[in-house]
Amino acid sequence: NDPKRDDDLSVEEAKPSVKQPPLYRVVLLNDDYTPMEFVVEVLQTFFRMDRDQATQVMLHVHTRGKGVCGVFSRDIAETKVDQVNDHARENDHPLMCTMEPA
Ligand code: NFA
Repeated sequence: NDPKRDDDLSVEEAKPSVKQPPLYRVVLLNDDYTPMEFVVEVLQTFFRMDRDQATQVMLHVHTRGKGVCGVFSRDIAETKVDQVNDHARENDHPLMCTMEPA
């Protein structure tokens, strides 16, 4: 492979190998049993929302079936999902949190 042909992308025209880490949406799912107040507290505790913002997101999940809590790197998203699901199970609520590519 001639290293200096002008159609060779391997050196001077190589695409910069600096890229953003993939992001994930952390999503809360509606259910029929988890108290609204518990969901609001979850959003305030684990996603640093104020009470008005947490109430808006909770009502969106309640009426639309699911809603985005935030967008994070994979490690942070996985930690948030585990924290929310562990906290819900500890309190005997069926609330479910998942993640999806953003
Ligand atoms: N749908 C639940 C109720 O009526 C409230 C809820 C909201 C649950 C958002 C889960 C997520 N008690």
